[in-house]
Order: sequence, then structure tokens, then C-alpha cells
Amino acid sequence: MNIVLLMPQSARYAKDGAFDQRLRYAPLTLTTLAALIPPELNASVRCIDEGNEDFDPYTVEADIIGITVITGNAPKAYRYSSILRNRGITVILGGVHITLCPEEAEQHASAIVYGYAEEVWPELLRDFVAGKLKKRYDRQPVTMDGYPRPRRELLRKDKYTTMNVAQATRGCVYRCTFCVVPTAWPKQYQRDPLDVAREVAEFPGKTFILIDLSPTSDQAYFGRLCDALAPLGKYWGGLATLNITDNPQLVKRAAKSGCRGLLIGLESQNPKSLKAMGKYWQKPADNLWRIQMLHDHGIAINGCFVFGIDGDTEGVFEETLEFVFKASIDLPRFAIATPFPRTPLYRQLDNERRIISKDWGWYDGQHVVFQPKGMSPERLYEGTKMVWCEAYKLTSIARRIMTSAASLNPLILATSVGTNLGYNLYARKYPKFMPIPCEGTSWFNAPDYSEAHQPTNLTLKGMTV
Ligand code: B12
Ligand code: SF4
Repeated sequence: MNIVLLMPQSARYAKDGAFDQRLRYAPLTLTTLAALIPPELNASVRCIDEGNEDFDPYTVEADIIGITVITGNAPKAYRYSSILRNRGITVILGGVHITLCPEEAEQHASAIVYGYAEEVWPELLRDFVAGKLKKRYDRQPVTMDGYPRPRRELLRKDKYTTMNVAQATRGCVYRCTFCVVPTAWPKQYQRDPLDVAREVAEFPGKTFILIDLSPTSDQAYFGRLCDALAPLGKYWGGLATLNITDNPQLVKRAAKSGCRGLLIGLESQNPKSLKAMGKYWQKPADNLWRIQMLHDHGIAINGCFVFGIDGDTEGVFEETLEFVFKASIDLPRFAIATPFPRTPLYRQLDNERRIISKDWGWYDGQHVVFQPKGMSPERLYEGTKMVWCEAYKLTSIARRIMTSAASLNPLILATSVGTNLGYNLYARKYPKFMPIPCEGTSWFNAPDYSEAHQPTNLTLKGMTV
């Protein structure tokens, strides 16, 4: 049996941009699915990450194709699926968007996998071989332990910054209104820290990445994880919430375990916006000392901000920039708020008839798909673009890096310079992005997902940039 596993690239994403190769680490989705294929099927498997490899649905050879779908690439995945099924190839869709919108996805697939696949993907493949494929598979695993190692050798390692990527936890206990995680994966799973350490010990080289979304929410678990990683003598980057700094001892253990960088969703310096997004536990007034504590422990910050949430006004861009410099954020990132389907933010905006476009192709965190409260959609797009460009001017990069205590560490300094230059390129490409979607702008003719959708009366000019 011939299996192809595909991760389509969102068409509006900067395929030729910095993210294509320079800033991308290898995702675990395809390699995890490959590892779960039952050995007795004697299947040959090929993983295609369209971000760095071409995919042609008219010529690809396969008996069955599994496609992983996020919202921004859903229209493209559906179109691929239609072409492939017309050619007689069985198409299975899975991933976060399929878990958010299973009813929609079922119309575009031979079968769908809802949620995590560890339990059902092997069963689905056996059913396929037996000619008994069901339309939907959704039995969720009860643990993260005991699964085979992702088959990393199936991705082209020259195309990523690193293949050393692991996952210790899944899901998140928080409930931020804009985030897909509480809707798609509301329960947190934790893997035995010693098993994570065994996997990391197998990685070549001295550095690795943990993609866990919120591993620090259970501080006792996170402490055990750090203690298990510390003896390996490796360095790692991951994600955390800023309340890791509630416990300075935990920050110390993280640093001792080799943590040298954390992606933190700072989101906003505006308490009203934080309240609106359900991140009430984050206090902007405390951000400076918390970030300083991490810097003092040699941990660099990849700080993420989101613009356009109710509470934001036109001043938000300047205010955020000012904070970015004041806090010496080593690597800031800025997204446009996106009401991913089924999230509380989506429901709110839909009820208020503020959604401009339900064409999922625009849902990538880089385009305005709703009417913001405190500014025009054009201002939201332009403001975000301005912040990217200002934060990544060469003088701005130097200013941020030189004032961050984390830069005293040569490994951090080198990584920081490299990634900042990558984002400098990304920011310079930003103006070439597509305009704000207008009502009626069609992208692969994605079906309208919401029965409740009523066209708004907004008419927006496409922006020429
Ligand atoms: C690594 C990563 C990336 C990498 C690689 C891309 C990728 N899609 O993985 C990079 C950095 C490039 C990236 C970029 C972006 N990402 Co990203 N990324 C992740 C991250 C952190 C990990 C993905 C991963 O490896 N997971 C581990 C694997 C094992 O889990 P999994 O993918 O969920 O797969 C399991 C199940 O879902 C299921 N499954 C998944 N697919 C399939 C397919 C089949 C056939 C089957 C049977 C089962 C199945 O089986 C797997 C095993 O249980 C996730 C968050 C997360 N932790 O999942 C966000 C996430 C997927 N990214 C997200 C977003 C928004 C983006 C960007 C748009 C961000 C931006 N504005 O730039 C871009 C878009 C990239 C693109 N392709 O267009 C969102 C998606 C939200 C949505 N509704 O679309 C997520 C969920 C983060 C979040 N909290 O919002 N991302
Ligand atoms: S934004 Fe982060 S903290 Fe909030 S729910 Fe999503 S993963 Fe959890």
C-alpha cells in the first residue's frame, strides 16, 4: 500500500519568505502519523510538507492520502481532496481545522479524523485495507505515553532550522477567547518527563525545541520535566505563559535544564483588551519585571502580540512598540486577531455581525477578517504592518538585542541575531501581502460555514500596497 501524508501550504502565506526555510523547525504532525502506520500493512509512506516541496494532486501516486488541515489552508486542502478523489484516491482529512469544523470537513473527504489520531489512525488504515472505511473516526487517547517515535527521517532535514522537535504536553488549561486550543483540545495531556528526556537524548546535537503550548500551567509537572532534561546538558527553546515567573525557583530550574528561549503570548499591554480576550490573569503592569527575571536567567523572549481585539484603539501600535523596546523583547511577533471558527471570539463577532469574510483562506493571523471596534480594518492592517517594519529595522534589532540581558549568552546572541535578520526579511516582504478581504472576494470558493451568517453591509476597498 502506498500512503502519502501531506501538509498543504496556505496559499497566502509567504511561501518564498523567510519562513520557508530559514525560520521553520520541523513540525511533528506528518512524522507522528507515519510512525503510527501499523507495520503489518507493509505500507510505503511519503511525507510532503508543501512549504518546501511541490505537490501536484493531478500526478501524485497513492492509494490513500492523509492531509493535515489548519484553517488557513482548508480551502486548498478541500480542493486537493476533490481532485484526488476524482482520481479514485482515498483522502483522509485531520488536524485542528477538521476538529473545529467536522461537519464541513466531512463533505470534502473520504473520511475524517476528529481530534488526536493515536488511537484511530491505525484502525482507520486497517479498515481501509479491509474495505470497511467509516466516514468519521474520533476516539481520543487517554495518555501520551507509549507511542512510537515520530519518523523524522521522512522529512528533508536540509529544509528546516532543526529536526530536534519534541512534545511533552498537549492542550491547554486556559481559555483565551481567540485561541483554537481550548475548543479543539480542551484537556491537557502530560507525557512522562523521563520518556521525553529519553527521546531528547536521541537527538543529534546540543539543541532542541519543545512545541508544548502551555507546559508551565502545571508548575509541578514543569519542574519535573526540567529536572529530567537537566542532566542531558542540552539547550532548548519552548513556549510558556508569563506566570512561570510567579515562582523564581521554577525559572531557575528551567534555566538549569538548558532553557534558553521562551515564546510567550504577551498579547497586549492594554488591560481592557486582555480582559476581552479572557487573559485576565496576565497583568501588563507586571510584565517588565517578569521579563527581566527571565532575561537575568539567560532566557530570551519571543514575545507575541495580537492586535484588533475589542479594547484596542489606534494608539495600540505605538504603545506596543514602546513596550517592545522598553522590555528589550528579543524576538517580537505581531498577529492580527483572527476569529478561528468555533472559538468564543468567532461566536461573539458572528453574533455581532462583524465578520467580513468567512473564506478560511484569509484566516492566517495576517489578514483582517472582521470589523474591529476601535479602528477601521485598514488601520488594523496598516498598523500591524508598521509595527513589524519598525521593530525589525536594523537599528531597532540592535537596540533590542543590545539591551537584553539574555544576549550576554553567546548562544542566545548568535540565535537572536540570526532569527532577527530572518524576521527583518519577513517584515520587508510584508507590504507585498494580499489586501484586506472584501465581501464577495472568493478564495477557492470555500463553503460558507455558518448557517447564521448574514452579509454585513461593509464595503471595503482592496488595499494596494
Ligand atoms: C509547529 C507549528 C507550526 C510550524 C509548522 C506548521 C504546522 N502546521 O505544523 C510553523 C512554525 C511553520 C507554523 C506556522 C503557522 N502556524 Co502553526 N503550529 C505549530 C504547532 C505549535 C505544532 C504543530 C505540531 O507539530 N503538533 C504536533 C502534532 C503531533 O500534533 P497535531 O499537528 O495536532 O496532529 C495530531 C492531530 O491533530 C491529528 N492530525 C493532524 N493532522 C492530521 C491529518 C490526518 C490525515 C490525520 C489522520 C490526523 C491528523 O493527528 C496528530 C496526532 O494525534 C501548532 C500548535 C500545536 N501544538 O499543535 C501550531 C498551529 C497548528 N499553528 C497555527 C497557526 C495559526 C499557524 C500560522 C498561520 C501562524 C502565522 N500567523 O504565521 C502559520 C501557518 C503555517 C501554514 N502552513 O500555513 C494554529 C492553527 C490554528 C488554525 N485553526 O488554523 C496552531 C494550532 C497554533 C494555535 N494555538 O493557534 N506552525
Ligand atoms: S493562547 Fe496560549 S494560554 Fe491562551 S488558551 Fe491558547 S494556548 Fe492556552
